[in-house]
Amino acid sequence: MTQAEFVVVANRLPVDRVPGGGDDDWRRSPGGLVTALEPVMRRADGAWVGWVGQADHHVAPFDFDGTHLVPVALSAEEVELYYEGMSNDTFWPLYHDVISAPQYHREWWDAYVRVNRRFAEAAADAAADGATVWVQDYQLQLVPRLLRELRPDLTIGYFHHIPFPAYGLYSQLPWRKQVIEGLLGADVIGFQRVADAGNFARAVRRVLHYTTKGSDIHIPEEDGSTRIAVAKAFPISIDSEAYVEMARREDIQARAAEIREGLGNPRTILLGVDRLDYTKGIRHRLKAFGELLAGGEVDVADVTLVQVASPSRERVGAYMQLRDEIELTVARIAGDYDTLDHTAVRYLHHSYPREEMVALFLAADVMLVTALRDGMNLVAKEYVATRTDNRGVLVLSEFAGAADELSNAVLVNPHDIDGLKEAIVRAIGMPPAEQSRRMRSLRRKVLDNDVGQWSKKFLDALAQARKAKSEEDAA
Ligand code: GDG
Repeated sequence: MTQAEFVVVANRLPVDRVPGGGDDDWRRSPGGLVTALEPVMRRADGAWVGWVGQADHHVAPFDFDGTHLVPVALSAEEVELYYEGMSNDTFWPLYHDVISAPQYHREWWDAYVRVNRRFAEAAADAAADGATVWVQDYQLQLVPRLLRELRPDLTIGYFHHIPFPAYGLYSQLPWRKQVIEGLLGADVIGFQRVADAGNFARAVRRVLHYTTKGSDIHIPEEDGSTRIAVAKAFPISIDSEAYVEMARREDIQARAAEIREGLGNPRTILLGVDRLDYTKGIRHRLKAFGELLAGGEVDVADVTLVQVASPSRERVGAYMQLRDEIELTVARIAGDYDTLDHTAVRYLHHSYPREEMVALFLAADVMLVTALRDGMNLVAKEYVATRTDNRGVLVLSEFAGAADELSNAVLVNPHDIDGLKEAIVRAIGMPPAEQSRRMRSLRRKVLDNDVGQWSKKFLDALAQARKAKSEEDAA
């Protein structure tokens, strides 16, 4: 097998099977990470190790659009234990401040270790001598260390897309030591926010008693030497230019007008776009909106809330329950406030093509991002990028990583329902001059710091780690 100088390891491969297509029919999956890494993959003749997304599918490595893809197979049982269980029902809720109670099952953990080892072995096989490997996200926290053990010649990076919690919560994890050791196998460990990197450093000090200094973590090696790993923030972003281009397309602008028309041309359209996930604060948003209708601060003849909740993790119990709760609330609001001519809330449990999402962003006067906890939240950045006329208001939770950069949004604490109601009313009534002043500043942030910058900064940090390592080896 040919070996690559640059290898990405992620839970999923960057392709999806074409529905109804043959076994060899693949298409590129939508998503920022894939777009961000595409140029790097091409330049470096890179390889990507990941799962194909279907249980019990054994697919041989293949080339797609200039990238060598290395599929990792998972059995149906492993999908249940490693992915739906340990990843999505233990790490996900624990790392999002236990909004839903994390489940701790030893069987899930065993499967997680086994699957992480399989990914590490696949990456070790795919990487050329002295190559750079970039591991992605919380499903693969043990891979950095396992990979370093197999291949000490590699330079290893890891990026954590979700929050890293405060130690008081992290310490619940029965396998807290193994996970920290797993992550410390990397030379550079990237987080969304400075606070996440700080929480991680504290966990390292508390669990392993290692010394940390700024972003440097001093790791004592068996031979008595000290290795330095860097843990710091690299806030992720979007392909901003691609969103600007879509927002300028006439067909998409026409579609936005059609969407407004279809909703009866209300004076104000509020929009929420989220995976249907308990971290996103959809219930809090609906509660605030329902109360505004009940109190008469908002009239159904003037304001409509469009809520896209794309289907997600539908086999995990907490998600089934959340869906029931949201749908009950939506039906109550609609029943209480809809008229024959006006809809209070248009709820859409679907996924849409990217163009349609952009048309929705263009149609919306106010974007509501009320996450209770969110690594970054790309939707906030996407909305901002599409507002080429500098109009529109972003209401943004301070608990989303995006709030660190987008401080000119209307920031809210979604737990404070009165505060959230005030923010919505303020956004609806915001004078155009203020909208424009805020939006200009938000857009500058998103256009200057796009996903290309993000991957460049991370890879530069890795290159520096690699240089330090080769100097040390030479000394
Ligand atoms: C994780 C972290 C972090 C949603 N519905 C549709 C659709 N989307 C797109 C959005 C956006 C993406 O999915 C969601 O990104 P988020 O950042 O909002 O959230 P997570 O999925 O939870 O992602 C998060 C991210 O990783 C990156 O590091 O920001 O904090 O949780 O791009 O537009 N896209 C289309 N149809 C839909 O129906 N086409």
